[in-house]
Amino acid sequence: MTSLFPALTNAPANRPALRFGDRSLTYAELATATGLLAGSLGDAGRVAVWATPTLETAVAVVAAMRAGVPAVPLNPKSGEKELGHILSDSAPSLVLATPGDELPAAIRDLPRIDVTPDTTATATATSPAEETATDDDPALVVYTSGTTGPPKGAVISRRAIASTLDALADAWQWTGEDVLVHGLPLFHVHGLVLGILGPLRRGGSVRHLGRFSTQGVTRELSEGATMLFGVPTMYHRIAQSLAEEPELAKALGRARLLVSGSAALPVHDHERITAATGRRVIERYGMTETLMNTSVRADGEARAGTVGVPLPGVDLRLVEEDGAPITSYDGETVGEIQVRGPNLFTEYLNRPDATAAAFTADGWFRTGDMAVRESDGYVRIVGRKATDLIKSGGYKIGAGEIENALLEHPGVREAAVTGEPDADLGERIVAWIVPADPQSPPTAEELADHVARRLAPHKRPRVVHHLDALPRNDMGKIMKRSLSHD
Ligand code: MCA
Ligand code: AMP
Repeated sequence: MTSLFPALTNAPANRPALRFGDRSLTYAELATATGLLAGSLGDAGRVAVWATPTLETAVAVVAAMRAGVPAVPLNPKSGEKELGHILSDSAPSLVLATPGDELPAAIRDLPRIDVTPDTTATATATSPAEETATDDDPALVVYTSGTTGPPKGAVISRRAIASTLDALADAWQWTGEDVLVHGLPLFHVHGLVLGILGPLRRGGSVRHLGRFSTQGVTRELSEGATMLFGVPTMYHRIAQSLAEEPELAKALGRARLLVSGSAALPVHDHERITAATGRRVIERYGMTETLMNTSVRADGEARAGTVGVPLPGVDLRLVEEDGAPITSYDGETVGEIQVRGPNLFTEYLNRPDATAAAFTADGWFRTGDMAVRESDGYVRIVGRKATDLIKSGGYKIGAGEIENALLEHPGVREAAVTGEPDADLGERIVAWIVPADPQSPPTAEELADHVARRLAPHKRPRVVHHLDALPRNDMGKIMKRSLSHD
């Protein structure tokens, strides 16, 4: 297929491509650095990338793509159990990391290549592997939580990445003139595919904040950035800060496009931002498995509370419980969103059972998201099919995975995990536990640390309730709906 990043050869050599803090690379420098690294990857099979929010991670992923080698981005805060699972499931042949980063024991046995973006040497700007790679070839394996069990690796093809980014370019009038600012992590689709690969495919530039802050957003939007990507928690924090940070409102007012995704942005936050800045945040809707499905278009009406219309090339339908498609656009009839298109993932790695279960017999992907369609086709998401999936800070977190981790704590006899509304995080994780010894139950902090160490800090429970017994039905199944939050 043609290059995923034509700008590596076509863009003016001195055009900025990536900036992380005070370090940056032009397109010519990025072409050299990734060309050299790609050359050293050869036919490495799959490579893990220790995905810190750094220039090195961006270089590593682009180099892997140029080498035609699938990259597995790893959350650098992954705990031992999560990391162990991802490594044994994806079996990378080596790990790409930033020099000086200390890697945990689980990954130390893998051969390591330190990414030292070398921009001085002469390297071929095109990579032979990239020219022979096909659209179907896997580019990324991104791990994503399900309701139960450990995370599954979604295999994402080169075609899916190219098509989703090109569809977004159409919807957002996204060009090489755009300068994106974001502070998202680089081990998920939002921050990596949209936030790094997106600008590079357009020949534009990205400035990564290292970590999100309203001050960073103000600075970059005041200094020429044109677009902002964030999860609702970030826009909520922006909305909270507008009153004390007048420069923030001015900076947002200058942006061409403010985009939110990964979870629903509450209408209240939309309204506060619009009132202070005169700008409307637009939402797009996607999933690790599908990349992007819908968006409010830059040339369309920005309607708070909706995720806009299907992107070019994406087929979207709503279906009833029995699988019957809903044909009316009445803004009322709720159905599950199912999608088809070139943006879809290929499979869950090593999980043909889960892959088969994710699709209908006629090839539609079941998203598990429930929605209505308004008379003009706008999609409004109203909820999720599975109550055991929690969206916190824009991260998808399976209740089952946390329950299993809690049960591994010696102080826990029984555990159930739910999500409850949280103004900042959207939902917060709540653990309901029956202590092994009611006289000395484990503290909330101890359990949060335990989950953070085993899985990842964002999966830690924020609230812990102690119970004498979990409510169960006659079949012994935990009745989560009767776990009350008061
Ligand atoms: C706190 N910390 C701990 C513990 N408690 N570490 C270990 N053990 C503990 N017990 C640390 C955390 O690691 C973190 O460290 C710091 O304390 C603050 O933690 P927390 O309050 O949880 O985080 P936050 O700073 O408030 O994070 C909010 C956030 C974050 C920045 C909005 O949730 C975030 O980046 N979300 C983005 C999620 C995302 O990209 N989702 C995309 C997937 P430190 O300060 O060092 O970090 S969805 C997707 O890709 C689809 C396709 C889509 O539609 O987009
Ligand atoms: P993930 O599996 O982490 O990629 O998260 C995908 C899920 O995030 C989707 O299935 C939706 O439930 C949710 N999501 C993403 N974008 C939006 C949005 N704009 N509004 C509501 N939910 C969203």
